[in-house]
Amino acid sequence: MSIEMQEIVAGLKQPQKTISPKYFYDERGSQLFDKITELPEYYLTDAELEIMRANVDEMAGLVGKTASLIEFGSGSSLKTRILLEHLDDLAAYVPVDISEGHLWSSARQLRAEFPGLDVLPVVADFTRTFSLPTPTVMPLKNVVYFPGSTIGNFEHDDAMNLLRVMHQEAGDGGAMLIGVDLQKDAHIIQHAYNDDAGVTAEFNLNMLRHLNRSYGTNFDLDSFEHSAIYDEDEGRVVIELVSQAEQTVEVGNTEIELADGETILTEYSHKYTLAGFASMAEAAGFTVAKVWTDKEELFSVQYCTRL
Ligand code: SAH
Ligand code: AVI
Repeated sequence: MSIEMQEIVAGLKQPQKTISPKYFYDERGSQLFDKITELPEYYLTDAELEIMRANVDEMAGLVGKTASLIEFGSGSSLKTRILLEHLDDLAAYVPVDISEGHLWSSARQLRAEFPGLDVLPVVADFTRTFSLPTPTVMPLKNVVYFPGSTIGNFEHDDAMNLLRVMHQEAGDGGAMLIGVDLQKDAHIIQHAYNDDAGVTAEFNLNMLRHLNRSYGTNFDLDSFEHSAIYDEDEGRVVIELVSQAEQTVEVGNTEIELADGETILTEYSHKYTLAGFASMAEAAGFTVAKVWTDKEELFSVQYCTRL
């Protein structure tokens, strides 16, 4: 059994059935995520773009000359383009993503848009060990870029592990530029994950389509419904698929029984306070050197240097 299959079976055997959010991202999942970023309810992208546009000169100054920009979970590199337009002497841009086809097409497009840029895509699951390519031009420093508040999709211990990996990848004199979503009015958050057009529901259900196609499971998509509830006490959205009937699903040689109303947890989306995130960054060996927010203080982008 592949590592992925073992992971999927293990998650579905837990008392709270769970599938990692990384399984959202097949080609269709990546396209659905791009559609989410255009939804009026999904404030995160607009707020982060506003921050990037308003502060890109200062950010580019901090990144400095001849850096290697390493992006974790690059997707369509939407926000990155703003940085790339202001960083004309990067040693390399290294987008890392699990969604292979989507990464290749984004890289192809970037090479066309930025002809002088050394684009070195890496298909990898960044929660596992992976290696980064060596750029032709020797970088003066590494800056790890992690936009979109993807850090929020990890529970505390996993988020800490990832921050430590980024600390290591940044290396001596390196830094991390990270997008971090902030705690705010619960209704705003609740709507962002329950859009009127139902795109987030489609994104959530697509995980089952991905598993059926890539791992031979037999989930019946019509027997599950999307649920996303903001838990204000925990500061996180709990995103689940709710079984609409008592049913059995075949996952490899394992039969998984679901009760009517039972949930599969597919994602958390944590929302932070500035102080809460700073203490995590510090515990991973970073100092938060600069924080930018949008006018409404919905979202933050933070430049963290190594202690
Ligand atoms: N950074 C982009 C995309 C965010 S969506 C933005 O801000 O708009 C999250 C991205 O992370 C997706 O492209 C997904 O494929 C990638 N991703 C999620 N889990 C991953 C993992 N474990 N390893 C590598 N990439 C992952
Ligand atoms: C990628 N990640 C930061 C998104 C989020 O907001 O947590 C994924 C997402 N899930 C539902 N909508 C968007």
